[in-house]
Amino acid sequence: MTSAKKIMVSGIQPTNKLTLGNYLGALKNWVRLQNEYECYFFAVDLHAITSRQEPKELADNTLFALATYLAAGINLDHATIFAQSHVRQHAELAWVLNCFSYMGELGRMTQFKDKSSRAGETIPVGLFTYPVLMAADILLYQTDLVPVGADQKQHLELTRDVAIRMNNIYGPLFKVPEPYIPKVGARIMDLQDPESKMSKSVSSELGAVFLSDPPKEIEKKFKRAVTDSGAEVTYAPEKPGIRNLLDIQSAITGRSIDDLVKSYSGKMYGHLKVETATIVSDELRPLQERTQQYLADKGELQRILREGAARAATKAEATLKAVYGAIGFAPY
Ligand code: AQP
Repeated sequence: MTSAKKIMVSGIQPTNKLTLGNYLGALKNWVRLQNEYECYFFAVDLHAITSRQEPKELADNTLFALATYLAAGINLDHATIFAQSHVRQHAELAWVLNCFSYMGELGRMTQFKDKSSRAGETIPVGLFTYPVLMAADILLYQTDLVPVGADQKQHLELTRDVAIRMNNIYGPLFKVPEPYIPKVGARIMDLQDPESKMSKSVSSELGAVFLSDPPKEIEKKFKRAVTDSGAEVTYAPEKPGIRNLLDIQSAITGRSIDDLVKSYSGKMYGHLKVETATIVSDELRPLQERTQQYLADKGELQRILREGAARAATKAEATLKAVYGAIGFAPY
């Protein structure tokens, strides 16, 4: 890893229910871009506890997330991988940024509005301040690029606003990061409700494809995918279900949407569904096999996390120290 490279940072919640959306919106792009950057990828376990977690499962899921990153092709020569909770600077900088973020701007976050409306009477404060922790995750590493799905664009804008605000007060503390939102695959939709994003916690059983789904399950989900009235495969606004299947194919194969649409000329929706299922299964099968291989050596995964956390902490501490100094905390 050379420090002359630009810095890329991204995270995914540790879960054994990663969706095809997480994979195509985020993870696949981490792999694609990693050679050009010095990368920091982490399992965001501090974010995960904004909804109640089973303690034993959370720890296992963190190892599962790491195994999935490695299986997808993240290369430790380019990337530092760790668990967010192991690098204490994330929580510390988040507190400082909380004091420079405004209730109004956090209240406008659509993810907060969506998730809090589902939380019932007791909305955790952490759900409200989630974007501030995400800003800390990014700003700690003097990040240039953050590859995320389209749902995170608003949080990235908040990160930029807070960085600029603090830089204006104290001088250049933070690099102002750019989002990387892929052209195709940035918003994979629910197979049963193609107007809503595919999501591990909200989608119905048939609506989300999980990275651990066996081929039969994948085939069932795509065969039952909600499409639209009509029969012709086109990429049209009134056909969100068909558009979603074409987006999934394009994000995996790299073929253009035009090319795909042409190849379905004269064919039925059924063809598109079955072929999309096959393409997804073929992509996920080796990923699943490799994930299990990595999971077979938990000791090695823990070693990778420990080393990753130590490296990340060194980088993060330099930023935190500068921030503490600029604010006026006594030197330590
Ligand atoms: N449907 C999606 N299409 C494209 N990208 C997506 N991402 C999530 N869903 C889609 C991207 O995955 C990365 C990790 O997301 P996260 O772990 O922060 O969780 P999330 O965005 O909250 O994903 P879920 O599945 O919707 O989780 P729940 O249901 O818990 O809210 C991010 O880069 C995100 O953009």
